[in-house]
This record gives sequence, structure tokens and C-alpha cells, in this order.
Amino acid sequence: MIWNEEFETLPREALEAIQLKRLKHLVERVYGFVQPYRQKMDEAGVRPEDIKTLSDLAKLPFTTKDDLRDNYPFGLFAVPFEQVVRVHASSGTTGKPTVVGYTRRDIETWADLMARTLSAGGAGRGDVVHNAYGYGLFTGGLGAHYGAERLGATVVPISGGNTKRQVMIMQDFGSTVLCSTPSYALNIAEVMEEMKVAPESLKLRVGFHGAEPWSENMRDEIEKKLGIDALDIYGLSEVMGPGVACECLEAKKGLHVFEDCFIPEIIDPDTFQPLPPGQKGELVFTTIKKEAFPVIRYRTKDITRLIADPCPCGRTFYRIERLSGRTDDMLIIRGVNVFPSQVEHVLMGVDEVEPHYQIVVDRKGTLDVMEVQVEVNERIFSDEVKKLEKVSKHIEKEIKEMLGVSCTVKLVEPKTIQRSEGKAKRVIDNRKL
Ligand code: DLL
Repeated sequence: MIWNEEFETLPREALEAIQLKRLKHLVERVYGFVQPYRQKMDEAGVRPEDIKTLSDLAKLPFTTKDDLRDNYPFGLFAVPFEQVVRVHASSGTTGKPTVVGYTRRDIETWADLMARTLSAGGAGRGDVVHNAYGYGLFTGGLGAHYGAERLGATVVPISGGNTKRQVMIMQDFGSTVLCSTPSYALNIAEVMEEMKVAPESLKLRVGFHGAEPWSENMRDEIEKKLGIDALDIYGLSEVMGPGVACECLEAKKGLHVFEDCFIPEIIDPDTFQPLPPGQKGELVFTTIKKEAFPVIRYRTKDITRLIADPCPCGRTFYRIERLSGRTDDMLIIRGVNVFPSQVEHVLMGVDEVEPHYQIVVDRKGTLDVMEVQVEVNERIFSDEVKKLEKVSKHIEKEIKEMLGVSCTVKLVEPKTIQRSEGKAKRVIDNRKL
């Protein structure tokens, strides 16, 4: 079902006219109100009136996570602060998170985009939406929540964790729609098996899964084990949260980008030149409808390609192919974004260890596990085991507090972690998706 027929099936020409109008308005507003954007545009020698066609977008400077860090927490907001009714945050690259804001109208737009997303999988009034995305600063929980309410569906705001109870609630409440990360969907399926709950005894029909990389194999497994259609949904906090792009039930191939709100570009990550549909590169977004926290040419670091072919569902929005990796070293562990530099930041604050470390990620069953191996310094190496244990527990606690994800810390002997001969290999990711 198409939630917003008028916009989602716009002929290309009409869509591009709307995009251009919104883009011009955005650039003017941001140039006038947000000093760091003005400065970057001045440095690049481009003024709002230089944006005459959509291809002029390429004249504008990129925005990166570093810009967000440099203007932490609210320096890139584009409305007076009293108009901001909500903030969310995601992982920054070091100690501070990346903060984003929403006006009342942004929240409305977001709810509408999530209603479009859920509609694309056939959800609507009368559905019971089991929302297992985390509630809080993470955009997943509240994003899906507002979208489901906008549809007129019944939301169960269960958030993550306590999986046995989740299964019981899905059974008792007759949940028909599941919103969760793909790995958590598999976790639920596994717990159902343990509890001897057959998928047929649930009313689940469709799942909306995203926030982390997954594969067609994982889709098959989720669909088989839960007896549902599993759809890929994509988004990022800096651009909106979930509700940036979604698959449709008809094609289940590629995610429609809500192009009336976000202009996607694919760039070559080395030359920064825009690439045509079909070519793989880094995904870049300009938000043309957001008020509080618009971004211009935001480099997502996600790798995909644009699909311009028509889709059987009737939506005219271009699609992006399932995400196939990142150009940076960000990891997603149990749905939480983790930068090795954040781990390093924690380790630098601990006297007993050296800045030589490695992060080993694995998947045990359906759960991601992270081990941080770090060298202790000579001074404490010969200390008793008890003291070493205290150090590793302390680091585990610090990492949990800073990153919001648990890990085990393994202290290793001085000079045992392989030294780099160039770029240090900080991460060994053994997960097979
Ligand atoms: O993960 C928003 C979201 C919530 C999307 C719920 C979908 C469902 P962030 O925490 O800012 O926002 O993380 C954004 O997660 O740049 C991608 O690298 C990754 N990501 C999100 N969706 C997908 C997906 C939310 N479907 C980062 N496939 C993005 C692969 C995804 N990676």
C-alpha cells in the first residue's frame, strides 16, 4: 500500500521541480542562519544564488561527522533553539555523541515517512506493531513508534531485551508486525525455538529490519523462522533516523529513497565526484525538508548504488541497493554504532594499559560479541591476577558507559599485539552475515 500516493508516485519531472525549489530554500536558510555552513560555502566560493539547477548541488561543500563534532552539541541547528522539541544522538568518533534536533514539524514529517515505510510492507490500521527497536537517544524506537501511530496501528513499545517476555507478549497481544534489527529478529526466532513456540502460533506477518548490515541469507532465515516477509529499512540519525529509505513488499529489491525529502547522491569516495545510477560509491544526502537540523551533502560513509529502473510497486522514487559496507571503520554491534576511536579514547584514560589494542568481533548464535584486547604496561604486568582482573573490569565498565555496549576486555602481555607497518589493523570482524 502507498501511504502518500501524491508524493510517492510523482512523475520524475515534477519531483525534480519540488526538489529544486526545496533545495534553493534550504541553501538560503542555512546560509543565513548557520554560521559554519556559511563559512564553508564562502570558502568554496559558492553563494545561495548559484544554485539554479539540481546539478548545482555538486558545487556545495560536503558535510561530515567531523563538522558535527566541531559544532557539538547544537552549533549546526538551523532554527532558534526554542523551536527544537526533541533531540536524538548517535555515536561520535570519540568521546562526544553526534547530536541532532527536530522541530514539531520535523517530527510530523518523520512520522509521515515512517508511516510510508510501514505501509510499503502492508501495515496499517488494525495491525499490532511490536516495536523492539531501542527507545531513547537512538532514533529507531521513537521513529517506528510515531510512524505506527500515524498509521493508526496499535503500538507495543517493548524496546529491546528480555526476549522470552517479548515472545509471550507477541503471542498474547496478537502482534502482526515486528520492528527490530535483523539480528534481534533472529534472536527472537531462536528464543521461540527454545520456548517451543511455533511461528504458526503467532500472527506475525511482516518485519521491518534495519540499523545494521544484513544479507539475503539472513532475510531467508528470518522469513523462514518467523513465517514473515522481512523488509530492509534504512536511515541514519544525521539525516532523520529510520524513514530515509525502505523496501516495498512488491519487489523486495532495493530501498526507495524518499526523494521529496532527501536528495541522494553517490560519489566516488576518492575523487568525490558524483557517479551515475548503477555505479557503486558512497551515499551522500541533502535533507530538503528538515527544519531544525538540515544537512547539506552529508557523507554517510555507507556504500551502495542508485537504481533508477521503474519498480512494480508504482513508486517513482529511485532505490538504493542493499547497503554493502562502509568506507570508514564504524562497526555496528548489536545495533549500536561503535568507532574504534571511541574504544581508544577510553583506553587512553586508563593508566595501566598501553595504546596498543585490537577489537575482535564475532557472532555467537545470533548475538554479536566484542572482545577488546589491550596490552598492559610493564609496571603492572607482573602484578597479581586479582589486580589485573580489576583493571579489565574497570575498562569493561568504562566502555559500557561510553559506548552503551558490553564487551569483554582481555589484557595481554606487553608487546604482543602486532605492530602496524602503516595503517593499524584495529578490528578483526569474524561475523559472517
Ligand atoms: O540506525 C537508524 C535506523 C533505525 C535505521 C532503525 C533503520 C532502522 P544510526 O544509529 O545513526 O541510525 O546509524 C546509521 O546504520 O549509516 C548505516 O551504516 C547503518 N544502517 C542503518 N540501516 C541500515 C540497513 C539508525 N538497512 C547507520 N542496512 C547507517 C545496513 C544500515 N546498514
